[in-house]
Order: sequence, then C-alpha cells, then structure tokens
Amino acid sequence: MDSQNSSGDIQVKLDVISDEIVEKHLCKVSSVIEIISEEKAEPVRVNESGKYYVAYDPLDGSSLIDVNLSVGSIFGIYKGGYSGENVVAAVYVVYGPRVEMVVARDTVELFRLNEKTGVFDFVKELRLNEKGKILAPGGTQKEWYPFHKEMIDNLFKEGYRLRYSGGMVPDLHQILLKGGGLFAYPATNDKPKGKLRKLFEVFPFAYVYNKAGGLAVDGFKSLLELDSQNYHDTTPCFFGSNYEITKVLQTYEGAKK
Ligand code: AHM
Ligand code: MG
Repeated sequence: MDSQNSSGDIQVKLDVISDEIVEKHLCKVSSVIEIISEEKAEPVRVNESGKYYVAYDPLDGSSLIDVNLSVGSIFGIYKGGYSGENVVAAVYVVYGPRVEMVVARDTVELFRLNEKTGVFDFVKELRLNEKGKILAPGGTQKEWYPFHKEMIDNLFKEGYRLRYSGGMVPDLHQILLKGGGLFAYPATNDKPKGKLRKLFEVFPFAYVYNKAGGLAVDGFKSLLELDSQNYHDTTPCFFGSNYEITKVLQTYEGAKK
C-alpha cells in the first residue's frame, strides 16, 4: 500500500503480522496438511501426514483499522482440496468491542473471549429466521446492474434497513445474530466477478450461513457448488435467510431471460 501514508503502512504491517501469527499456529496442528491465505500467492505445505487444507483471511477489512471499526479473521477448513463442496468446517472471529468467534460444523456456535481466562466461552447456537430486517448491499452503486438496483430498492421499500460497515465479518455477523437479512456483493459493471475471494471469504461464510439454516448463492446457484481455478478467484455472492435469497434467485433468473 501507499508508503507515503503512515496509516497505510500500519495496515500493511497488520495484514502481514496477522498472517504470520496464524501461520505459526496452524503449522503446529498435525492434522493440517496445507495452508493458503489472502496474503500468500501460493499455498504452504505444513504437515504431510495431515488431511485438512486451511484457507484463511488473517485480517479482513484491514482498511477499517484506520477508522477504528470492527475487523475479523476468516478460516475455511477443506478436505481433499479447495472447492465449495470440500468445506468441512468454517470459523470466523470478530474483533469488536468484544472478541467473538463463530464455529460452524454441523451446527453454528457462538463463543466469546473471556479476558480473565483467555478462553473462548460457549454462548449459544445460532440459527437464522425465515426472513430478516436488515440489508447490507455492497459494491459501487453507480456500477450496479439495473435489475440488482431494482431488487435492493424493492427490499428497502418493504421496510429493510441499511446496515453496511464495509467489513464482511461484522456485517455478516450482525445479520446472523439478528436472525436474518441480506448481505450482497454482486457482479457490477466494473467488477463482473465481484470482489470477495472464494477460498478465504466466500466459501467459509457460505458454509456458516447454510449450517445456520440460511442460504448463500452467486445469484443462480449455491456458492458451495462452485469450484475455484485460481487461489485468489472472486465471485459475486449473496448471504441471507431464505426469504431474501429466494428474491435474489428470482431476480437473477428473471434477468437472464
Ligand atoms: P479486504 O480483504 O481487502 O479487507 O476486502 C474485503 C472487504 C470485505 O470485508 C467487505 O465486505 C468488502 O471488502 C467491502 O468492500 P467495499 O469497500 O467495496 O464496500
Ligand atoms: Mg479479506
């Protein structure tokens, strides 16, 4: 990032330091065979006897550090290689007023860091309702496709309220904890393949939302049906409860005709 900007310098360092910390700890986990992160061009082999592949974003939303908003870390745990269908667990951590961790396996569980003990205490299981009340619409609005804009406008007309911080971890965490809603980072004229990366950001959250009783799609199909050609591939993505994602699928299918 811009070396003339002193805060920019700090962001680069935090991204890199976070990556090093996570790598150091994952290397000690004997069941992990390989890791790759948003900060690495290529994977790193860790333990040849391991069977899990971990793709992670060590510090998502690092541009929000400067303005003191919440950021997070995201981990996708894969078996047999990196694709949507190979995700076997996902974890994310939100660094906000409290440090919270969500772990998705068969169920989705919320943990909170206990600062006295240094241990994450179990808080509750998380489930999405059929329909929510909040909307986090990402991407540059000037570049939205007209049918996408119409869909978002219609949701606002139904009474949805805007909640968008610019950090997918706190934004998706809010929707999950409040029981539902829609987070969208669509294809746009300037970014036809979206912005968010499949391996480190999209597949892990798609797994979390599916296990919490919601849905996660690229506009046409489940994100967990997608594979990935390159480690840093991006995809348009929508995460939410059933009602909102059904609207997304109807809108995008309708726009194809
Ligand atoms: P990053 O990995 O470079 O931090 O980018 C990912 C972040 C997401 O957390 C967030 O949803 C998105 O970028 C916001 O993008 P925008 O600034 O275009 O709204
Ligand atoms: Mg990121």
